[in-house]
Amino acid sequence: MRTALTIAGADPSGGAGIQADLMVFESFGVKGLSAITALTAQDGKRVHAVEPVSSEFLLKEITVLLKKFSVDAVKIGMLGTGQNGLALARLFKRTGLNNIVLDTVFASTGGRPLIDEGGVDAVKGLIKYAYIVTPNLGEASMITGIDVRDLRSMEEAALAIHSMGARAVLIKGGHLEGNPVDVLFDGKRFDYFKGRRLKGTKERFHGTGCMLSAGIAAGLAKGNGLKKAVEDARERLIAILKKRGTRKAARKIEL
Ligand code: PXL
Repeated sequence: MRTALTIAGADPSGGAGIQADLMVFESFGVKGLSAITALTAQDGKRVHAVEPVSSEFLLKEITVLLKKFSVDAVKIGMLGTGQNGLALARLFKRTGLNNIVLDTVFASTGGRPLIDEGGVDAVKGLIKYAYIVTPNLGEASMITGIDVRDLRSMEEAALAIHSMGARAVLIKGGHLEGNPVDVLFDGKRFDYFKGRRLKGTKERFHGTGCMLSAGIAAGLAKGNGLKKAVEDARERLIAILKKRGTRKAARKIEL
């Protein structure tokens, strides 16, 4: 069985982070391994608190796994601290892990920082180890300094991130005006993935970036080409979001 490792934060509400990644790996028939960068206290709507793990502990989690399992793809999500990012860069330099999908997580949808100061630079330091980097518009702006808000600037940002050393870049257009378009640059050419805007509360879309990057990692772990991995991950994500929309609202428990 092919194996994918997620290095990300834990989301006890299950919609994002490690919990969502493992669910997606499983849905693709890929064995999931996980290394937790940070604990969070959240209810699916708001992140109430974040408790990062030390970079020493994070490395321990990963090196113990690498001794036992061969890892076909890696997904990186929330890092918690810049220190964790720096430690991962040193590890990738030493171990030469392949098929790294870097989801550049800086903050929750509600605006809570999911990485400390200096985090943006640490994330940038991981770009050269990535097969593919998957920023949204805001993250692409923070990484490149370009005001990314339309197709033209998405292409420009993809080229800039590619020149930082990633083999490929997927800029997610979920925050565009009108119908969303994701822009993939594979180092040679652009592909455009058009979608229809789904309606719903923020809760419905909690963890979409996590699930997309996990789906891409699962596809790469299975040996699929990049474009197919992106297409399959998008399709699976849309199916999950559609299902979420029809599920009756969870019963509230008064505490
Ligand atoms: O969607 C970004 C994200 C990633 N990882 C964890 C999160 C969130 C958003 O809340 O909680 C653990």
